[in-house]
Amino acid sequence: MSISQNAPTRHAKLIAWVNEVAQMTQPDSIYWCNGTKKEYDAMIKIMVDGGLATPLAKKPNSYLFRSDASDVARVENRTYIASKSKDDAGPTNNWINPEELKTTMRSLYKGCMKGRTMYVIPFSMGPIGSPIAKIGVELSDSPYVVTNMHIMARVGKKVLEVLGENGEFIPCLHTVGKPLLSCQDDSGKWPCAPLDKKYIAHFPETREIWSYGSGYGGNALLGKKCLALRIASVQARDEGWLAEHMLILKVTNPEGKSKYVAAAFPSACGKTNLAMLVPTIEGWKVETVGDDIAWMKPGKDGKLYAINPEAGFFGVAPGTAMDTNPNAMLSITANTIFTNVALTEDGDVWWEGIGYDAPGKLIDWTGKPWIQDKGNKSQAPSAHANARFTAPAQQCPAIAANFDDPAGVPIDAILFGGRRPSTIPLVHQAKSWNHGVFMGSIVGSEITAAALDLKAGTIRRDPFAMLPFCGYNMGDYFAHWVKMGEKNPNTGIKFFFVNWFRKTKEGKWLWPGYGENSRVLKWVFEQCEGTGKSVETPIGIMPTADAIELPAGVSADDMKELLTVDVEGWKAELADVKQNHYSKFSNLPKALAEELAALEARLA
Ligand code: SAT
Ligand code: MN
Repeated sequence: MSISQNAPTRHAKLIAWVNEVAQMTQPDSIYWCNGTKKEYDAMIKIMVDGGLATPLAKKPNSYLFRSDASDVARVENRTYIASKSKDDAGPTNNWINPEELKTTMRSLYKGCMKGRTMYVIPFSMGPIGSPIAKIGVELSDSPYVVTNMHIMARVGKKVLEVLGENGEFIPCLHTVGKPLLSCQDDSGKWPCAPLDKKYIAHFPETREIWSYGSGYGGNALLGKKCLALRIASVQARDEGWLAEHMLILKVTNPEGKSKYVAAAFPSACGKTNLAMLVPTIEGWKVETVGDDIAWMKPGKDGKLYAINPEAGFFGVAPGTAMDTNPNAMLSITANTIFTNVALTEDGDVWWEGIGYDAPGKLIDWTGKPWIQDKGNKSQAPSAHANARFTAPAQQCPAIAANFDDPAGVPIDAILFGGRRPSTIPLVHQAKSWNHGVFMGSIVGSEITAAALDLKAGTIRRDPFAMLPFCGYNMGDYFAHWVKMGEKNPNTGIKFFFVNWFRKTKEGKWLWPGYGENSRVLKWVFEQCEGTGKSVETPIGIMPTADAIELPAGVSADDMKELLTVDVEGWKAELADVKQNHYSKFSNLPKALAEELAALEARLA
């Protein structure tokens, strides 16, 4: 099969690759995506006609999908960093020799698109033509992927124009891994391969992504975690920038002065809520630049400039409500794809934590009738815990006007956080760049539902929230952060560690979170301005007892507990870091060992 005749590009390398993949995967036809609304609608129609998508009467141009039970989240134990040497993948990544993995995957890919169309999806991560943006091309046999990529990235003809005849692109190969026999269709069943046949593979040296057998989220929308984090982190290391699992927000004080904050939290820790926060304090404003990924490059003035490489939100639905995240709720009133939420009788969506009772008889995410039984604590939820919405960023009422600025925004502060019921105070600030890198390196969180194969409830270290997303040796990644500080002494960036998830011994939340987190952002802003009230403590710089105004329901005693340095807790924390975390890295940078020793000494 030769397709160069009708390819809308003269990029010889791209055409050759498309031909090569088509020969291997044997699709019935090949379709080059142009990124238009017409194309989006045509893809949706295919899926509605095939029984895979349900139009939602209550939400214009919006659709519900139900995936397979084996295909509801990223699968970390099927995700590989296949660098030539195992050492380059490091102790935190799954590794297979790239040649071996390619041999295995080639045999799976053989004929895997039979009976399907192969879509060629040219996409840009970042505003098209931005000096910080990168181009990828995804080949996929999933119209679900095409529509989601339309929302999450900039897709189509314009990308091919920028690519020209010789431009650089990252090849991303994807299949659901379910060829169709002649005249067969999916019969309304989400196509994918069984768990042990799923592979999400990254080849960092050749900058390639090969994904097999999953149609869901970060396993299949290859621009997101695969390109914008795993492969981009390798490029960032080589080129002297940062590809991070961070939201970007703009915070403006009552005088109209703004700061830009980037923040890393492990998946499903309320990152989208923070990115879209509605401040509870008079006169302050928060606007969204990004909710998941930040690419930061040094500018001529020495500051780090960040872009959000994505164009949409792939957010967790359960728990999203008008009182927890009104901006997210308002972003998903139309033109949205819902996956694995519940369906109401009148054609709307519903999920646990949406803020009101389930209206009547629902269809749950598995397709079965479901009636809310509030007396029954063990009732299975109607929406999957990792159910998602895919919505265009431009629909967010809080989207920053410069969200799309190809130059990016200058970052003033970087926040780290996680779900930590004890020890870690509400907020503390690093004393230096390397102390900030140390903070990022020891991030830990209670496990949630975003990854399929981890036990919920336990705490795992998730450095920089990059554990599942770093495309190379995490020890080298720490070293890259240290080096970025040495090479860029004038970023002015201040680092903070926040924890909205402190509980009392009785298990009661100490901090209300959500919009009230603006009080902490205000202190962060003031620290960047040099006007905040603060004290030096052994663990870093902290707000004075009166620096942060108390939200309703938080007593002065609660605040005292939130801002206490729990010396014994920290000693246990550092012992754990040493024994169970840093010990994994034979290449741990000296600067981090020194930060740990200095902190131990300050606590002694
Ligand atoms: O499925 S994704 O990887 O895109 C979302 C997440 O796990 O954070
Ligand atoms: Mn994420």
